[in-house]
Amino acid sequence: VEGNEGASEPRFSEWACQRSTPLKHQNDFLATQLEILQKYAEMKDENHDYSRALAFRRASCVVKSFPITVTNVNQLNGINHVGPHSKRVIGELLDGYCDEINRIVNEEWFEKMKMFTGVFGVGPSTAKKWIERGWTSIKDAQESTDISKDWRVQWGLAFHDDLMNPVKSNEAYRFTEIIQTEAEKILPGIVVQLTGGFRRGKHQGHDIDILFTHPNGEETGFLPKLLTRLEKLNMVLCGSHESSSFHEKVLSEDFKLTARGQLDHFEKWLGICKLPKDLVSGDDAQIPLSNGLEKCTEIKENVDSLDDYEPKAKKQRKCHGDNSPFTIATSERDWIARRVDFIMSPYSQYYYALVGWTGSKQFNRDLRLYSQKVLNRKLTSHGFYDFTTGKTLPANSETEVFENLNLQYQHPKNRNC
Ligand code: TTP
Ligand code: MN
Ligand code: MN
Ligand code: MN
Repeated sequence: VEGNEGASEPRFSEWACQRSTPLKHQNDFLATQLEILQKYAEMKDENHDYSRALAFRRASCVVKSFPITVTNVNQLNGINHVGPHSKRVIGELLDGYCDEINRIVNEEWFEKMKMFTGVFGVGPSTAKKWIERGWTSIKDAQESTDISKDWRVQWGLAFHDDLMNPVKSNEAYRFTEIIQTEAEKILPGIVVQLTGGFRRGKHQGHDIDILFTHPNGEETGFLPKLLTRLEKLNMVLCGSHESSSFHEKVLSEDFKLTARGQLDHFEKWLGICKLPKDLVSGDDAQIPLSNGLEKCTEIKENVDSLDDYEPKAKKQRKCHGDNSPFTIATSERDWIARRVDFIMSPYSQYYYALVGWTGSKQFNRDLRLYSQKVLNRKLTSHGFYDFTTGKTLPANSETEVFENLNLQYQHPKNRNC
């Protein structure tokens, strides 16, 4: 780590969080192929170990941020995270044929696993059960009467056609604007930030991730009010609200740095919203990437009475999936179903939450591992904990998060590991 700084030509860091990983890079083919191996290893993994999967992902991250187009595998000599297996695969790919990948992409099992795990709420173990039942299509699952009672799976199947269609960036931006307008009416001063892949400059994604905070700490009760308002606007299909499970211990707890991403303890709502179709059409307009509070809002007039936002029935608030899912042909409705995540962060944790929810998952994994291995500190979406002092370092901007980590700032668009 030392010796890198100030050098005119920094050597290629072993840490992805010390490298710039843009969306568009010179080794797209190799990265895509290595991620097939990652995905396959994730699905095959019986003991939820994921170390094999992660090894392929790290190799993919190397080529994504490599300064030149890899044309000869020897260019990767001495580079960390490109192990013998990845190296052999890259060599074969560069020669034009990799038998291992060829066999995987032609495996029916892999096709079905990808298809079934594409359903909201379905992970590798459920997908395997479905394959064991002899199901070969989404339709088989949709038509079965003997299916998981999980609301996500039920609604995920009912609206799979919509949900498998990627969310475009313009949709995500416009939806965020609607949320911002409604949020300000409920709680003036609320900060509304689109995060996830769209903040990293991706043009499409599988959902819309919106992070909230309030500088004066007035956020208690906001999310349920927002959901009541969105229901009134007929924009909610189903979802579930989770209260914050944060306690001081989670700052120092030993979270696992697994392939499945890290869970945090924020209050959140995960669900499916109904986005007006006219929001969905139109050009792929890019809005400038916001860095956080600059979009912080002027106070707008409260047009509806606050009573409108009071939860009506507790049951409704907790889980909209209590109602059975229904289907309506897409041609018979003026909305499209979209996966949405709302996350509420206390202001004191906001910039750590912002880094965490901006991702990528792999960037976070690397940041947290770096923090643990190099700094002997615990980084989570809630803070940055020093084991020796037992204290957390505050951050008042995203830049300060990187400063605290003694890292050069990486723009969100360069966190696409
Ligand atoms: P995702 O929405 O799963 O991923 P993404 O937005 O990067 O990609 P996609 O376009 O497919 O939606 O998660 C957003 C970020 O939030 C991700 O980088 C990791 C982080 N995250 C958490 O910190 N905690 C969680 O519980 C989850 C689900 C995600
Ligand atoms: Mn191997
Ligand atoms: Mn996302
Ligand atoms: Mn998400």
